[in-house]
Amino acid sequence: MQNRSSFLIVANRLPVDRVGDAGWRRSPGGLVTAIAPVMQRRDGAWLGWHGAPDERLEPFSDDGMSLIPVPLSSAEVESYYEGFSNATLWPLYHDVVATPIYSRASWEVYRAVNERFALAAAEAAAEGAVVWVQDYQLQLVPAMLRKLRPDLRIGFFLHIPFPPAELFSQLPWRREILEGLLGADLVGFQRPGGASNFIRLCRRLLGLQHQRHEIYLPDRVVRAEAFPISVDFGELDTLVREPHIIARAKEIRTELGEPEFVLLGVDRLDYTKGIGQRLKAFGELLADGAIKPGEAVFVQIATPSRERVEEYRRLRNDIELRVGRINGEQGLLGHQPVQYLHQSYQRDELAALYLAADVMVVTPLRDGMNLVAKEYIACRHDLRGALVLSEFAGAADELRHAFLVNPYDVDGLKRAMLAGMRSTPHELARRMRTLRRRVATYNVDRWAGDFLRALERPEPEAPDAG
Ligand code: GDG
Repeated sequence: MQNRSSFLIVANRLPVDRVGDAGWRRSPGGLVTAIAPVMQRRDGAWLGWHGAPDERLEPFSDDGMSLIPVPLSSAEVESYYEGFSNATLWPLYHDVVATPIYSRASWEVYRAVNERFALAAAEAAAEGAVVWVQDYQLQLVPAMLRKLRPDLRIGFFLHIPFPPAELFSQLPWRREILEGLLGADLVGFQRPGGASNFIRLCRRLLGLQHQRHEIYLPDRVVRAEAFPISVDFGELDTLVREPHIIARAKEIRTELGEPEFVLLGVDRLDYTKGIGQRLKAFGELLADGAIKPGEAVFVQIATPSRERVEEYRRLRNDIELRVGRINGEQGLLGHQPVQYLHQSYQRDELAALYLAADVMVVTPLRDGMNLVAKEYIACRHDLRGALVLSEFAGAADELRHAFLVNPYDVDGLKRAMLAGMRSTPHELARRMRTLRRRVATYNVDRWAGDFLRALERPEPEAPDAG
């Protein structure tokens, strides 16, 4: 039997990707960076799927982390991951910007897979361990795990928005999901609005009493609160000062033909990210003559994502059609105003792109947080660069000094992009300085630290428990 851990992360995916037959590489991302030191200090382990369907693997270690693979069959990947997680919960939780599919068969598989994760966690956790469950794919795990192991301290963090009652109530399994989450001692959300949506739903659908952040169950108290996630500010700030990144940023501008302005979008190719809206606005700026031919280039990195889900295939076609139209109508020989790249990049290349971009355009229709916006800020120690940010991204709560936009308002988007290009260096520096102060203080260590401290605080007493 494996050694039991006193600190356990439970997530859909393990934080590693396979590199050929050679072994594993730590996947990029702040979550691992933030949690790795806690894992080392506390003899921690990470439990999740390793990414290959129909394959069973024994627990292993990589880069100082203990990893416990949970197997998934191809059929489970289709129903639990692509189906219930990404064709039901994802659109429902993002304001139904695509229509959710409610399939009873997928729900059954979602439940069965959650049960498997809960059983594996129950096996792996030491007596009294802290278990931190991540995200919308595993919302039933907290209650299932508590039933198996009432001795554990269980936390849950939702990385995506938690919708208002008017939308959440569509879900045929709404009670089961709420009850699943209530198995945790602490349920964390990106924004205070998510926490209050959850608390209100617990009252409306389950008749539970609450006060401020506390929800009262017959035998215990559950806390629901916001913990806005962030990035590793220090790591990015150091990286972009390295000569090879600075040189690459210069080279990128040369490769783009030395335009006066480089605008940049970096997203998974997802319909929540508002990629079409920002391209439409940029296309109109060219067509109106507000941007002169050759003056600006829009670089859109669209990382391939969930390509087997129908809605994502449709989106890809829409975006590629739009890019083709703009370049066809507004391009010059040897100059394409939109550089669209459906590829994924190394972290260094992303950092160089951030450093090369005059205007970072982040326009989701709904987004839990949006780390790209915070990464851009962390990379701009030169205090140059403008951030155009959707008010529907969780990040907008903190980043009030960005050029905030409503992504559905094309004219507003055009104005914000122009303001980003035309503002004085003094004005841009004033905004960027304030933005950087925020992200430097509320970095990803702060996020993980705040959550874990709150999780381990002694449980509050229910008022009038009797
Ligand atoms: C979910 C929530 C919440 C992108 N392309 C490449 C690449 N990336 C990296 C970015 C960034 C991350 O992926 C994307 O994070 P976001 O926050 O922008 O968006 P989601 O993927 O939708 O994340 C979101 C987040 O969870 C955390 O809680 O903020 O709201 O939806 O770090 O840099 N990284 C590399 N190559 C790429 O091509 N290496």
